Amino acid sequence: MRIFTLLLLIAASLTSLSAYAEDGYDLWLRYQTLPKSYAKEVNRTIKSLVPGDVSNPTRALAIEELQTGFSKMLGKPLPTKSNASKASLMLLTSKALAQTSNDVDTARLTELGDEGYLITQAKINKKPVTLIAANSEQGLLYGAFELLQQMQLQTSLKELNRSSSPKIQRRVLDHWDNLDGSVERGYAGSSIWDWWELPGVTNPRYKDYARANAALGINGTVLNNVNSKAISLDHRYIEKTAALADVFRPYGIKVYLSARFNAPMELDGFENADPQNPKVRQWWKDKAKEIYQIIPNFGGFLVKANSEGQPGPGDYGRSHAEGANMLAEALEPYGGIVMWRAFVYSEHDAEDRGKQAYNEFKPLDGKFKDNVLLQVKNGAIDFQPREPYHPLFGAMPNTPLMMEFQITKEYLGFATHIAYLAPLYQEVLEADTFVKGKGSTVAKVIDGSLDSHKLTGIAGVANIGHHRNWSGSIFNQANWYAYGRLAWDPYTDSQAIGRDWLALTFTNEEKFVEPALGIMMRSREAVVDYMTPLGLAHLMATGHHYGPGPWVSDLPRPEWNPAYYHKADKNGIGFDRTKTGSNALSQYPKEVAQSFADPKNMDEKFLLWFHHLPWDFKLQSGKTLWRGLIEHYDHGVEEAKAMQQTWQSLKPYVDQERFTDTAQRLQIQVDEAQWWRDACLAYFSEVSGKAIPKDITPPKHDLQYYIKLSYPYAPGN
Ligand code: GCV
Repeated sequence: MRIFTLLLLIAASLTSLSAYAEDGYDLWLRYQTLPKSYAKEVNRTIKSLVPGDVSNPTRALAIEELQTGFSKMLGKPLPTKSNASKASLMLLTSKALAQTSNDVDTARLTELGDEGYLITQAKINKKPVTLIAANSEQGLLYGAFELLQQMQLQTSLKELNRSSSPKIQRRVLDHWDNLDGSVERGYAGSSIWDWWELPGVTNPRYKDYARANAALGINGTVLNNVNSKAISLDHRYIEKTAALADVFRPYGIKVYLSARFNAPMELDGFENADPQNPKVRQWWKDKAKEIYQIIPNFGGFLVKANSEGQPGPGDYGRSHAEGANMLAEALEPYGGIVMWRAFVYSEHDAEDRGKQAYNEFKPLDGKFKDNVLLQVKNGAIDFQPREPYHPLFGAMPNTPLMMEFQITKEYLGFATHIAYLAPLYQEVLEADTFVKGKGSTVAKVIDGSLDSHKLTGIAGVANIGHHRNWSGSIFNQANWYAYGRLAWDPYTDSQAIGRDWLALTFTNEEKFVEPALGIMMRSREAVVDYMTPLGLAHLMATGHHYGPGPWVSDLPRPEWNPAYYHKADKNGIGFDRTKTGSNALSQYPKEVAQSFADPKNMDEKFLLWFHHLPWDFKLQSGKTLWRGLIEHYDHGVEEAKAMQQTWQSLKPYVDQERFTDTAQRLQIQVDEAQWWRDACLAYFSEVSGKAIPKDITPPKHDLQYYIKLSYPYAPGN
């Protein structure tokens, strides 16, 4: 009886252990026990570890991570050796490698730059070893993470022969985290930064955050919201930032701060923050000095200026370039940079909101200092489920442009809908600007190759919060992962990334991976279909952007109203951005503009983004626009249901906790897809005067029902 009780207790504790292990906390660093046959191969190939000089903190972390990985995957850490012996795992910088006799093709190493790595089977001092080589300790850390990733993916070590280096220099996460712990557009709970307890308390989670990012090659983090508070630059808060910087530094991650442009006024009572005021310029120089004294590798400032109520140089009649250059001048002596946002639009400008950033910034091309990156959102409006690429890409050859993607799903279903964003990112990165002939893709603009820029960058608005699983849902983790992979190499295929993520997060088993990848790859298009098909945009309810609100038309700023974007009435629907309308098309190079000019002969994904068309306009399918719109909405709902069904069939492959959590979210997604479809069709039917065809299921409720729904506590607002 006693033995039976004991067994029960052991079983219970094992169950709770595995439940703990599968709560999503470990992200892509789960290091699950390897299957026997693969473990055998690893054990044969790697029997010991030559750590090298661990007095370097980055090297020490690489070794620590390798030992954590090997212990978890193979049951024990690797014995350490001081020199190469048969079947060692060795980490060598190119300098150290040069001091050995070896058969390594060192030309490969020269191409790797400061952060790249090489993993290969090699002979070092005549001993066959598995080698991680790089030009820096940082490269070795990245190589160690890559080896561990490949082991988790069960790649044959004998065949592992890869070198890789990042194509973009600054690979940054932007946290829209406020100092009170709330997160703007955050759906994963409160901020992971505890500003109150910092710098005294550094939560161990900060280190895990750094590990997860370094594993992807992310090398920068902007800690605070672009809608910033000046107090972030106050000495007390710089000390708090320094404590985080200390944790992240050995992982190769720099901290940046969003800087409030009028900080000299708010912190030190200056009369103005005019960039032409010498005292203001000096204030920023002193501030930079103060920061670098305690954060020697501080990355620099991110600035949202003269946008959505933020102060900026325009308050004094100065240009964005004058504002950015003042900050750049202050950071320059220390190697810091300014990431100046191009997300500007004004309620005082009657111009199409989608044109304003281009109008403002294009004339400033070449006027920014060398340490300024212009940070441009992927599309000209605001992180919609689908937008054509921002016309600034390719239009400012003399200014380095960095991409800003949104990882948090402000407009794509928060944390409750599955929407794998890598296909969205890839669509934009692959978009051809034609500025230097065919193949002048957005990816080539931002990696600097098109215009030979030295400084390059990419930012992703983080979806990270205090939720145990970091991102609010398991599938949201995929978007953080995919962003990191694309930041490292913007030419990577979204399917390949999704496949890796699934294997790292759940299991390698093909019977799971293939259908689960199917869910991921169709998910973003499903969201487009049930929210904003055929090039529609910004139909979300006001403020929190949760759920449909196409009827909203009474807000004081015109461009805050969904009706501004769809322009639906009795005669038709869509935003005319051709010559007869705002002519936003003219902001694109002629090849691109031509491809969107003819509504009868263009990619219909962008149809209503560029054209206002009558309801009975004939689509390429031969159907009317009204019918086609309905069918897209219906298809979106069907896709959500299909995703749900596929997930149900995957139950045998997924642990209870993550299976149920995802299943519950998919139920919400199905219900909300239906809500979106019904509310939008009820509204468009009313404004167009078009009946819902007889063979189509009518919306469940009348329009007033949907209009009356209200969600005062929707998160992230
Ligand atoms: C941080 C949109 C979002 C805002 C966000 C802004 C921006 O308007 O709704 O929450 O503010 O973009 O990117 O600055």
